[in-house]
This record gives sequence, C-alpha cells and structure tokens, in this order.
Amino acid sequence: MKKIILVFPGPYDVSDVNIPLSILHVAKPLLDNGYNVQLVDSRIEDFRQVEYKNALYVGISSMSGIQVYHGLETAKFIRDQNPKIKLIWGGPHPTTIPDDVISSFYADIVVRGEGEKTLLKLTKRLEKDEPFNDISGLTFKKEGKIFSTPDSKSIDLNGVGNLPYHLLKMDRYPNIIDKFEYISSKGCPHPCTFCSDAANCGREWRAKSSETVISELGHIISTYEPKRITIQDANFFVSRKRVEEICRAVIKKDWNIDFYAFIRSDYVPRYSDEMMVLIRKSGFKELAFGAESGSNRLLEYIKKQQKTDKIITTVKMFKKFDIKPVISLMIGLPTETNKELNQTLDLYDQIMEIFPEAMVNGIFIFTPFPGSELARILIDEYNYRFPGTLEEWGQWKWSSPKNITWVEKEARERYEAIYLIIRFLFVYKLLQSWSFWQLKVRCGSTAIALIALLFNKFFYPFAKTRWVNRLFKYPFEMRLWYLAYSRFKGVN
Ligand code: B12
Ligand code: SF4
Repeated sequence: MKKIILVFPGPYDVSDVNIPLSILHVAKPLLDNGYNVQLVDSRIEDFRQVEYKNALYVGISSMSGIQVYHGLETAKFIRDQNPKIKLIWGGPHPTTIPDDVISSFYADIVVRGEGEKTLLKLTKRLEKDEPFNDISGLTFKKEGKIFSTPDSKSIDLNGVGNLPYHLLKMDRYPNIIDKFEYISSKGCPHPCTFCSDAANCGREWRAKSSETVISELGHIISTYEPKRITIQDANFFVSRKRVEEICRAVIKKDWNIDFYAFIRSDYVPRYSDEMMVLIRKSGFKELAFGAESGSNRLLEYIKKQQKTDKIITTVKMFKKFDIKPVISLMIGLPTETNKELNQTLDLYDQIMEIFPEAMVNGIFIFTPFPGSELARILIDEYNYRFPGTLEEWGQWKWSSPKNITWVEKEARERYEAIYLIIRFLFVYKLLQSWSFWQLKVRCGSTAIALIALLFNKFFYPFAKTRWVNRLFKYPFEMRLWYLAYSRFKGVN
C-alpha cells in the first residue's frame, strides 16, 4: 500500500514548537481506515530527508504567511523529485482563498474546510485512480480550468476520538509538558468583522460534549503527563453549561494541571462569583481575550459587541479571582483617528495600573485576513489588494506596517514602533514570570535560556523609556530585537 505523507511546514529547528493539531486531525480517520500515514513536522525534522518516492500523495497544511513559504519549499522539492506525486493543500489559507492556491503549479488539489472526511473520501478515489469531482469540499484543476465542488458538511466533533500523537516524534517537542494543545470546539457565533474564523470554520459554534472533552483530556494527561494544556478553540466559553460541566469534572478528577483558553471580555461581567471560582479552581490560571481597541466607536465599527468599560470590569474581576488575563489590542484599523489610537495606548496603561500582572501580548497592527468582512470593505472602499500568488502569500507578514496601506507612510513607522515595544514588554514580562525550568524547557537548553534572559534584559530600558515617553520614531533597536525573537520563535 502506498504511503500518505502529511506535512506541517515551518522553519526547521525552531525552539518553541507546538503540536501540529491540523495534520493530527486529518491523519486520524486515514489511520482508522488502515492507511499507512506518515506525519512530517518540518519544524522538528528536515523535510528533505523524507522518502517521498512511494507516496500516494503529499498533503500540505497551511495558514497564511510564513507557512505558505515553507509549504511551497516542500512542494517544490517534491515536484522536482517526482512530478507525478499529487500535492494536496489544506488548512485555513487554502480554505479561504482556494483559487489562488490551486492556480499554483505546486498544487494539484485543494481540500477546503475540515479535512477529516473529505481527505478520506479523496484518498479512496486516488488509490483506485477514480474521478473525485463528486466529493464536496474540493477545488482542483482540469485541462487548465479550475473546478470547485460544493462546500463539505461539518464533521461531528464527538466522533474525532483520541488523536494519533504516536505518529509524531513526540520526544522532539521540547515543550509539550508545558504546552500541550487541544481542540474542544470549532467556530464562533460572534460577528467581528476583522476575524477570519467564520471564513474558516463558519459562524456555527460546534463543540465536543463535556464527557468527550474529559475523556480525551484524560487520555492526554495519562499518556503525556503535561503540566499545562492550551485549549485552542476560537471561543471555548460559548456554552456556560458546558464550561461548568467541564470545570466540575476536572476538579473531581483532581488532575492538578493548568489550563489556558480564549474567552470574550463581555462574557466575564455576566458570570457569578461562584462561576469565577469554579473556573479558577479547575486550573484556568490564565485566560486570553481580545480587547482590540480603547475606542468604543472602533469596537462598534468592527462589530466586537463589547465596550471599554466591560473590558475594565473583566480585568478587575480577573484580579479579584486571581486569573491572569492575556489581552491583545489592535491599532491601524481603517477610520482610526489619532485620538482613538491614543485611547488604545491609554487602555494598555489602565489595564496595567489595575492589574500589574496582566499580560498584554501585543498591540498588534491590524492585518486584513482573506474572507473577513473588513477585508471585503477594504477591497471595495480602500482599493486594498491581497497578494495574488502562493509565492507572494509566502512573503506576507502578519502585524506588518506594510499591510495598513490606508495609513500615511510616515505614520506607519509609529505603528510599527508601538507594536514592537509592546511585544517586547510582553516577552520580557513572560520571561520574568517563568521559572528557570519553564524557560529552559521552552528554549531547549540552559545556555539558550541564559542568552534569552540577558538579551532581553539589555533591551528593556530602551523599550520602557520609549513607551513611557511615547517615543515612537526610528525604532531601530526594537527592529533588531524582533529580528532575533522571530528567528528564535519561527514566526514572521
Ligand atoms: C493553534 C494555532 C496556531 C499554532 C499552530 C497551528 C496548528 N495548526 O497547529 C501556531 C502558534 C503555530 C499558530 C501561528 C499562527 N497563526 Co494560528 N491559530 C491557531 C488556532 C488557535 C488553532 C488552530 C488549530 O489547531 N485548529 C484545529 C485544527 C484541527 O484545525 P485546522 O488547523 O483548521 O485544520 C483543519 C482544516 O483546516 C483542515 N486542514 C488543515 N490542514 C490540512 C492539510 C490537509 C492536507 C488537508 C486535506 C486538510 C487540512 O483539516 C483540519 C482538521 O479539520 C487558530 C484559531 C482557531 N481556533 O481555529 C489560529 C489560526 C489558524 N492562526 C491564524 C494565524 C493568522 C496565525 C499566524 C499567522 C498569526 C499569529 N498569531 O502569529 C501565526 C503564524 C502562522 C504561520 N503562518 O506560520 C489564523 C489563520 C488565518 C489564515 N488565513 O491563515 C487562525 C484561523 C486564527 C484567526 N482567526 O485569525 N497558530
Ligand atoms: S474575534 Fe473572537 S469573538 Fe470575534 S468572531 Fe473571532 S473568534 Fe469570535
């Protein structure tokens, strides 16, 4: 039987690597149906050393940006070796702009949406060399033309089952003890216009039952003994009932591990004290949410359905119940005025004043995402253009001042400086909050951990002075810091 190879592209040998959930999910039904599946995580192994010769196809998972770049690298390498091997692309990037991806010489089929069922059906056809144009969720080329079948139906998340972690080289993930990843739901019912989640997963929120979640977490905990699990759902807290059930069950199990998930700030003020105690007691020492902006007008403009006073209430409640918030903010939105930009910077200071231990992981530069409502507005009203080819998408950067083309060129440097300073202050604070053991686990060695500490200490006075005095001109040293940081993290 021919081998199926699924690749999670990325820069080789980076230190901070998470488990590639996408290819694990796609691999599961293939494995259950007796296929020979090999997973390649290019961040921890050299994809050039893999034997592709007998592959039925190679599947490439991709988000927009640097992953497209590395996915293309892989695709080119395989095509050069054997042009007959089919290259199948899947993931958020091909799902949102399938036509751009399939137009590339390095893509034969695009699987849109969830890959589990679609890829299994496709595999059965490819194995017998049969046509596949009646399978939903596909975009492909035939005689120079692009064809797309209707969207596939959502899968039943309760039927996913324990993932085949053993297909990964688990011992090569330096930080899984501290950073295991899990998905308990998909989609989000909120209408935020900047977010690409709906284009990828739909507005319908689908979730595993609390029983399934507890059973799957139990499997992970007994097999890999993580100290902390990140629940990577877009919005874990949509169903209060399910959250309560999960928290109660976790407390009963007495697993004594930390959990981390995403919440919305407007949910928190509606929770009772008992609910907050329950959440904290079950291990959510930290929760993340997007505050987005310090301007109520902009919050309304992006349909975030939250107001700044609620953000402040949430921060206060988190302080009261000893839950550390991890907050993200955003600048550079279309129509943003100088006053509104400053309101966002002031919100940062206000948060820190209320809860000095709070983490603002970034004042990010707004990045239009394909498939989002705001991106459509930008294209129609601001003449905004996305990259056209896979090669161009590979160069596209998230939170880059180059994306906000509607902002005056001179002002973009200011946005960049704000982003870099806050990103630095976040990383600095994170390093201070970790034990040396945690740092070592994430860095891979004592030497790298020490270098990371010293390196960040050196830049602290620069960042602090700039922020306090709002000095945003010529952020050369911050660019230097970010260059080193992004190399280390493998992000762009
Ligand atoms: C975990 C995560 C990460 C992880 C790793 C991702 C992973 N796949 O393991 C890390 C930290 C590396 C990461 C980084 C980034 N991320 Co991220 N991330 C997520 C997050 C929170 C969960 C993704 C996940 O694991 N989902 C669960 C799996 C099962 O779903 P999935 O990945 O979509 O895969 C399914 C389908 O897409 C498809 N599929 C996927 N791959 C393949 C391959 C084949 C061959 C087939 C057939 C099908 C298929 O089938 C899968 C199973 O159903 C999502 C938000 C969310 N909650 O969805 C954002 C999200 C995917 N990230 C996003 C972005 C933008 C980024 C960043 C660019 C920005 C940043 N925050 O720094 C970076 C850099 C990424 C890069 N370009 O390298 C966007 C993607 C938008 C886009 N157009 O690409 C999302 C959707 C967040 C958002 N709403 O904006 N991310
Ligand atoms: S930004 Fe968050 S709350 Fe808004 S739609 Fe996206 S996932 Fe949902």
